[in-house]
Amino acid sequence: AEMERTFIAIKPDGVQRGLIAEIISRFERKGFKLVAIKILIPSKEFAQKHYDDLKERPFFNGLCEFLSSGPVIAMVWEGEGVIKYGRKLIGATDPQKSEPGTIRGDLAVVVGRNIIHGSDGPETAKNEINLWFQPQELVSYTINAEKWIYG
Ligand code: DAT
Ligand code: MG
Repeated sequence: AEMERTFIAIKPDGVQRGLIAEIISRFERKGFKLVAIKILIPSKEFAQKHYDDLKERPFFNGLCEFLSSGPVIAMVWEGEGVIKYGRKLIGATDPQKSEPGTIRGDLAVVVGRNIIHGSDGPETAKNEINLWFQPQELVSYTINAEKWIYG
């Protein structure tokens, strides 16, 4: 299997709304593997680094204020196609446009409170994992069900 890793974060709204287990469960039941997880309150400076590519957008300041407004669950998930399929599980950026069945489609209403972040490609996944985690925080291990997930 061609394993890849992606960075997924439950934003402060998802944490405050009690959706941690619900969101983790969707990735876990799919067959993806959790290889890193922690809870932290990011500083505004850290949020600005995370969203650096959006710094020219009008909502940038509010977005960074919001991300640093409370605890975030930072995670790395591993699996075949996890970067692209993780985005599918998450749904469109604007929950008004996310399909039912997706995390944002089922659990969020407005774009400024869309509860979850996921890396949008291999390059950003690598950069975001490096920004949020030390290498030794990533755990490599085997799950017995892998042979039933991948054949
Ligand atoms: P995504 O989180 O789906 O990768 P993005 O990278 O374009 O979306 O934007 C990052 C976050 O910024 C997004 O999750 C919510 C916020 N955002 C995006 N577009 C917005 C807008 N038009 N108004 C307010 N917030 C927005
Ligand atoms: Mg993005």
